[in-house]
Amino acid sequence: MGYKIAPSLICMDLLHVGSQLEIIDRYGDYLHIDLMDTQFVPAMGLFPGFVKAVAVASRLPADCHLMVKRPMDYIEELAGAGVKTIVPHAEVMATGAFRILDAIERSGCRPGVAVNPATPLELILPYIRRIRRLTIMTIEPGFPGAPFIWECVDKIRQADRIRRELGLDFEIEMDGSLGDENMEALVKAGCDVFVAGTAALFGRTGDLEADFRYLRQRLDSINR
Ligand code: S6P
Ligand code: MG
Repeated sequence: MGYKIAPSLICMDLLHVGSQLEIIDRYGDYLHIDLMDTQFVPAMGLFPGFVKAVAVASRLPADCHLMVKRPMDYIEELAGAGVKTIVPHAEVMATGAFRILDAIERSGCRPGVAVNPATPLELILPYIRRIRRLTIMTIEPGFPGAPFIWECVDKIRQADRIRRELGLDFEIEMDGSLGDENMEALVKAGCDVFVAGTAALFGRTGDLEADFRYLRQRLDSINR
């Protein structure tokens, strides 16, 4: 499985969304769109109207990372907006995981699940066969630009081992503070999808196109 880059749109320069989206379309693989509800995390993210506008304008599949307490409330609207993969959090799935997964599938989207740094992978084992994407948070969720949590690299390694043992092929995604200092460890641990935000793209040099090329070169140069 080749690696994929998912630019995190919440980190864009919001005054220049259109021109940045053109560059993202040329160099990215997925759109990573963060939604928050001020409850699951104490912050606000992007919103469904924005999701629809970018999903229509871009050729890339849109992923929605739902940092919300009630994922069921968002699924239909996001599917209607053109989202392809919906990723609620494991920490809120316990009261209705199969209902949520069914609803995502019924909406025509691919189901994923995200786990916070302190959440063990055991929590998602009951439904791991149903997911197409596992997002391992490598920062505490809610705030881009937060410090990378190195302990999460082990969790990616563990997820890759579980995936092989069970013969599954869901994507393993890292989310949070991707940068020069952690790329090699993440690739070697078995990560497939790299969410690129402030550190790797939007806050690096200010030249988005050059930063995308640099990121691809770096990821290409690391052997799994
Ligand atoms: C965090 C969110 C992430 C960030 C991304 C940004 O709550 O889920 O998707 O947008 O981590 O990357 P960085 O380099 O700013 O941490
Ligand atoms: Mg995210």
